[in-house]
Amino acid sequence: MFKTKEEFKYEFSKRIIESYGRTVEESHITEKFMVLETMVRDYASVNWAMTKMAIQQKSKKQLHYFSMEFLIGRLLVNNMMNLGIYDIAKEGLADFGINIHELEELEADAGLGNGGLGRLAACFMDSLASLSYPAFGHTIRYDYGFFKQKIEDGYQVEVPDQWLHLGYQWEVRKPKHSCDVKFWGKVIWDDNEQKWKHVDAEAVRAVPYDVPVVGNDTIITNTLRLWKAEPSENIPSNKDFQQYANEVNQICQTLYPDDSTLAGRILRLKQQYFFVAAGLNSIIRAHLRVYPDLTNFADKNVIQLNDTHPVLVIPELMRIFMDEYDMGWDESWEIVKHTCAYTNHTILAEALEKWPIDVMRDLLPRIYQIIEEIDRRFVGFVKMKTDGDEEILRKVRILKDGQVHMANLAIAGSFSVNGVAALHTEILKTREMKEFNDLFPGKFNNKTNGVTHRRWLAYSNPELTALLHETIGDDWIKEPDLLSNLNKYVNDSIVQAKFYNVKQQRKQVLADYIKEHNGVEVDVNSIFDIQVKRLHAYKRQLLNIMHVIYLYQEMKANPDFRIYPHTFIFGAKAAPSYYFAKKVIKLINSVADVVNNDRDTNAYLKVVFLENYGVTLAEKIMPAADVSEQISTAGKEASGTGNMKFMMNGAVTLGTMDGANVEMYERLGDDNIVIFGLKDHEVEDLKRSNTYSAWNYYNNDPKIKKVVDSLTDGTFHQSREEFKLIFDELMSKNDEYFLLADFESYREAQAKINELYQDRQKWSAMCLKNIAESGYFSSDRTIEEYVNDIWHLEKVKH
Ligand code: DL6
Repeated sequence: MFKTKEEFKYEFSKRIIESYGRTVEESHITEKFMVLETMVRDYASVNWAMTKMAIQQKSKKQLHYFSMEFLIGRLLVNNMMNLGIYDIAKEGLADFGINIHELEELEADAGLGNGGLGRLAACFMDSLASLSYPAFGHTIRYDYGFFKQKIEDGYQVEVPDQWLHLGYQWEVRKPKHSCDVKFWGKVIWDDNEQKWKHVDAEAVRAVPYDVPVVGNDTIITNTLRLWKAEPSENIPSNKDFQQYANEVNQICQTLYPDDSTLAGRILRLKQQYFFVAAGLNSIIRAHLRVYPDLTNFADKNVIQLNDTHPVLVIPELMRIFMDEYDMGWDESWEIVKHTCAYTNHTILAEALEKWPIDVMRDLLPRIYQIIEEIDRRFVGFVKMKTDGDEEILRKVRILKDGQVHMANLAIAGSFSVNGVAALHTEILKTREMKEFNDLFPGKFNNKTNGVTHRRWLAYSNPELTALLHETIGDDWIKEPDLLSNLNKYVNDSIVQAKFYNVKQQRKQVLADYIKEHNGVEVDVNSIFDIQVKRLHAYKRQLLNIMHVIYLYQEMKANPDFRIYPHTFIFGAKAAPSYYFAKKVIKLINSVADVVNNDRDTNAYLKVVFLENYGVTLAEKIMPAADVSEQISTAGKEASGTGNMKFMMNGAVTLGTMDGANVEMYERLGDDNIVIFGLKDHEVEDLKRSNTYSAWNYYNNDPKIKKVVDSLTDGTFHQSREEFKLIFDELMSKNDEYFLLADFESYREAQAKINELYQDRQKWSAMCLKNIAESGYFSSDRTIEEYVNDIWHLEKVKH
């Protein structure tokens, strides 16, 4: 392994010649890139092998994190920095006349996820490795990641994400760990063997591709295992091979296949069972390589279920124990219940997964049979605990209304259920899952999310990192809590001025990007007010753009009304079939067209929609924000993690008391965060009393009326029908997410931001305070909490 620049150069040129038969000078940039990635992977492989050996030899308990999503992003720089070889590689390449940044730009984002849940999984893997905990991630090797978003004429257009087009040098195919996963067929009782048998099934080969997860400044390298479906050698006799192969290929083709059709739903369920069954098979085999049997399985393995998507782990583990290792129901259930833990990420009822019983029974007959038995026994337990209370039973049953309720199965089969922020967990315990909490006291717990401060601060904001190092040293990289040492400098005018300069530099980087990609000139002295996240009605991007419309209308109508220059920046992907969300994107772009081109106002107001928001773009955005918009309807956002990334980079949050904003507020106090809007209990009261009327707000507040009318009066589109759907959501459907109720307090909060920003010192002090308090929101803290309360892992030392 290279240790010096000269060794790096020797190795690099040797590999280019060996792989492509050319000199470095003659090779194509993509070849240089691929060789560099391979070199870094091989560099990591030494620690990788040692880590695996250490876990086996020292009989360490392992975490298995099952998630349908890992929004990994790029790995090249991250891995080189974690390994401490970035500078050697950069300088070595420079000697060949190669700019490392050009190679970095060639790496595709591994976008194997939709949003917060998937990115959280990636942050957790980073923290686990960096803290030296033994962990394995399991997911699917999707051929196409989350779609690429193009904006055409203001509309979102989805383009397939061909993230594998240059190959993925990080992964190593491991055919020796392959196994068959069975679908369809039927279950029969075998009298001879006295057990259930799954017969006439269709087998699919599951092949793992392992990706090293390189910890920072540690020798620990964990594994993210991506499962790929291939035709099995046991080809079904009743099917044409081509048809069979096509069906197999579909399993890993796309993230979340369209589930608006029955075929789409079956495919999704197939994906879930596919990676669960394959993952468990490899875990059991690994366990039995070290221990004689499975009796100590729960002592050596803990499985975290990231949302309900991998919850089939519970019946599948039961199946393996009973059908393959002849264990009894009670013994198997005890082990399963002590192995599995479940994280809930949402309170939106529509997002809690349910599967039609007949779909599950046909596709996974043995699994369904086991779920039926889990349900039967669970019903007995609930009746006993509640003296036969039918109402409670109806709420908690796993099988009801012709569906399998996956969250209920998850809670019944896990020893821990956690929410992802204090408010979220409280809502689960006292409202959404109250009956379960009463049935299982102590099972529910909170683990407030976190983000890796290495990627989201140290790597993505080197300028701020340098300032932090100069001011408080660099111990905070290992112990993010030490960011609190910055508290001493919050009111230091020199540090404030330096921070302001850093922020301006980073705003310039984003401004250049906007100029290049959107063709819009934005002023770095204006307030960069940013809302980037998935587009959803409850996240209320609509409230933000309605406020922009208000500002515009006010400035047009009143020459004395002028704001401090503002650039409102949005980035959001809408689910392809989410029509309302796509209309909001169109509205933002239409408003941008009008206001950016209006000479009366465009010195004060600009609107930018950034195409294709994802991990790599976020790394540019977070450092550049002055204001972080976290404006969901209270009680709806489980936690949020973008809020934490902004905070670490010294942006001031403008938010509701929702998700992790509440805990940010607790640390920052009234002076360092701007809070507005209805509280969760007020939203609940309004809903319960059925007294909310959007028309009252419309009729009583001329500002609101004017903004709402502009949606259909042709101001932003020649067709008055274009935004009728949005108008209807607000007015005819009575504004489900209370935008109009919160409009005035949002407007006031924005006005407050406008004032605060103009006092440069005070503003910088607020930003510094945010950074100083952000250590709590590092995923290192979250992981330590999971380890102490749920996983009980020990650190690995070689
Ligand atoms: O826990 C990660 C992330 C939270 O920060 C978000 O608040 C939450 O919306 C998200 N949940 C999901 C689950 N799917 N749905 N709906 O993505 O999890």
